[in-house]
Amino acid sequence: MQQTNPPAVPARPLVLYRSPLSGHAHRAELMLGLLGLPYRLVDVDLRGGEQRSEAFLRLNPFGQVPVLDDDGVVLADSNAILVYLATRYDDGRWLPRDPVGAAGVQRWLSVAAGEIAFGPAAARLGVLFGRPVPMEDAVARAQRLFTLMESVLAAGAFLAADHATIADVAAYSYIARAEEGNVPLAPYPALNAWLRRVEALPGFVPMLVSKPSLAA
Ligand SMILES: N[C@@H](CCC(=O)N[C@@H](CS)C(=O)NCC(=O)O)C(=O)O
Repeated sequence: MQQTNPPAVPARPLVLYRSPLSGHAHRAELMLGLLGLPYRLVDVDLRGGEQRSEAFLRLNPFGQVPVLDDDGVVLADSNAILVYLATRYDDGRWLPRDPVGAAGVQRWLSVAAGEIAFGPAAARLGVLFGRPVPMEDAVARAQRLFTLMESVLAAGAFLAADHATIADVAAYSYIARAEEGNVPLAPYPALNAWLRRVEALPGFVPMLVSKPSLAA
């Protein structure tokens, strides 16, 4: 049976534990913005190792941002947070309730946790944070993914529906900042047009720019 509960209204501002440099955390913040929800940001000092503190590990035993606290409901993992927010605070537009629509969105959440994480996000981790990343592999994965997305987005305005869904939110952040990992975006006009469409959505929240883009 499909869920028919009306969207909830938050009793108090939601709290998002994040780092301003984290694309995973940006994903969650972007969704809060797009849904027009009240929220407060708590910065976690990843460089200083705060994510491994006892207090933070109580919020997320995986020791990662983002973590969302919605009036005592504590959730970790960016994609899980997107599903929660869209299910609780929206009526089915951001996460379709029908089986085919929901599966079409889930497909891209898997891409976000797979190809995007090991492609553009990993390349950025290597360049910006000097992490030991197989750079050639990460850049090649990103380029393969962007080529595939280019054909998807040449055929439709958004990834999983004829309107924006959490599939687009999950994919946006690390692709928008791919050039910080030395993956050029210029060869992909349809991908760029999609980035601009996401940025034009009401309530859009930009992700911090960490260094000038390659295309600038
Ligand atoms: N699957 C997680 C991954 C989150 C993640 O990788 N977070 C990174 C920042 S982008 C983190 O907190 N890293 C902490 C560390 O490396 O110690 C999600 O989607 O939220």
